[in-house]
Amino acid sequence: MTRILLAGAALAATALPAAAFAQTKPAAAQQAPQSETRAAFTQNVDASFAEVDTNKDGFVTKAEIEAAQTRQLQAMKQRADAQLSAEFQKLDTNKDNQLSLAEFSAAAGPMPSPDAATPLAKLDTNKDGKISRDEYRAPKLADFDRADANHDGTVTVAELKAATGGK
Ligand SMILES: [Ca+2]
Ligand SMILES: [Ca+2]
Ligand SMILES: [Ca+2]
Repeated sequence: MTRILLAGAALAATALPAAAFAQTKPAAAQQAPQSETRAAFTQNVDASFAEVDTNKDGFVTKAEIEAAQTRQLQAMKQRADAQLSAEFQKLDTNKDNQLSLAEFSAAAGPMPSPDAATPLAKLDTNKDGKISRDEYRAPKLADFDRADANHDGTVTVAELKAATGGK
């Protein structure tokens, strides 16, 4: 029973901050740090924007954010279900399926619902209900410029370390 609860808790923990724009971070964090030019950085920012802007009109709307979040949440739920399924097969040693996979899976809780309000509130600076590419770029480029201490358009590993407190 403890294991089921643990799996449920793990899902809840990963599902919580599921902002539509969180995608780019984990991949970048896994790579070895290297210096990055502002142009390359902007390209990455634009690529993650384009991923959410599915109709390619240059604006990310509430519906597009929710769709992106739903895609992410579904992927997360699928991963959790696969994990639970493996866990279930391990626990159900006599293979009588007494605790059905559905019941077991329900222990992970219902799928969390998307929440577009937070990214909108944070990024929609002109409050027109959608996020333009520039609105999306602004805070990220501001981060980049803060990190680029000598303002030469490249954030080196040393500058990045200094900006993130040496980690
Ligand atoms: Ca759009
Ligand atoms: Ca806007
Ligand atoms: Ca620099």
